[in-house]
Amino acid sequence: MGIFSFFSKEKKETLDKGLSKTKENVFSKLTRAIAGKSKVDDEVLDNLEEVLITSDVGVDTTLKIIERIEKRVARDKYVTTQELTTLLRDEIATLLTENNTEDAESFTLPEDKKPYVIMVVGVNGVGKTTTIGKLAYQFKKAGKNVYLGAADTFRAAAVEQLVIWSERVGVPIVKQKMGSDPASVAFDTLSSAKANNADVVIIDTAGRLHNKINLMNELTKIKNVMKKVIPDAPHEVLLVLDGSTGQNAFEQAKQFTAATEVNALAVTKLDGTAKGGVVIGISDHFRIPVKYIGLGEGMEDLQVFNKKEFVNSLFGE
Ligand SMILES: Nc1nc2c(ncn2[C@@H]2O[C@H](COP(=O)(O)OP(=O)(O)OP(=O)(O)O)[C@@H](O)[C@H]2O)c(=O)[nH]1
Ligand SMILES: [Mg+2]
Repeated sequence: MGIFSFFSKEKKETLDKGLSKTKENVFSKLTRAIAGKSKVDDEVLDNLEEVLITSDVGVDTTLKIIERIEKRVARDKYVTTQELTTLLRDEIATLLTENNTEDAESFTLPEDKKPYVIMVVGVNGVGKTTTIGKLAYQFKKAGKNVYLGAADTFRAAAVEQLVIWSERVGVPIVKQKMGSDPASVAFDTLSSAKANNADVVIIDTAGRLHNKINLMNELTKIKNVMKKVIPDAPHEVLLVLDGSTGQNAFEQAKQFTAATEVNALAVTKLDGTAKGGVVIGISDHFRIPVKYIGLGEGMEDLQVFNKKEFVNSLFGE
């Protein structure tokens, strides 16, 4: 238990620190929403609705939360405004656990898929390459044989950036020169990884292409080429979203998931933003699990998303 609780304590501290701006924002609004009120009534509920919407939780999810709070207030008759934070924490946590997506336990890989292939997608600048570096670090730390593939060949700096991460973490990278075919890089990476008995392969992709159709076509092409080496690859298509853009991140998730198959989400840059409430909306709305959250630029600043921990950190004392 010793080691485990030590790590979870560190994790909690990073999470609390990362979410501090969002928390400050939510709490200052909540304080105003209940000012001069002792009881949760219709006016407080109206104010609360506004607090949640302006905290980037999103309209649909906010309405669901308000409905739940209303029911609780109707049932419990008299709910003081002091109890509101606890009520919010419980109701949001329950709402999120009802969406049928399971939280991952830690940075683990399914044992029956080797190598497990993760393709990382998302528009430019959201944090794809950084998230790959952090993931590689975690898997390496867990004793896994990790391979990186630099299939963002659109800019020279993109390949270099991933090379720096591969050196920092100490894992091999497969690359070609700038402008080469990304699908060909993916093919080479999977071939090397397979030949070297890798446990996990992480493929970087470009977020910026001439237009959206080109980008989607390219992602499809990369996927199809992967299947020539490993028929059920990619096992994970991880969509990276920049949490600091609030509702834009939500919109991007909508557009991307409509255009291409995505089965995991990562929300980055939650540190230094007050818009962290967007994770609640994303987690509630999409049937695709939020798997990772980014809480800084360092190697250790990626966490496996846990709904309860997240909500506790945001609404805890
Ligand atoms: N504060 C903070 N910064 C982050 C986080 N994740 C990424 N960044 C920063 O965001 C910037 C963009 O990150 P990249 O990883 O290069 O993003 P990308 O999606 O690969 O970008 P393109 O390759 O241009 O499409 C970098 O300066 C990162 O250090 C995070 O969780 N927190
Ligand atoms: Mg990149």
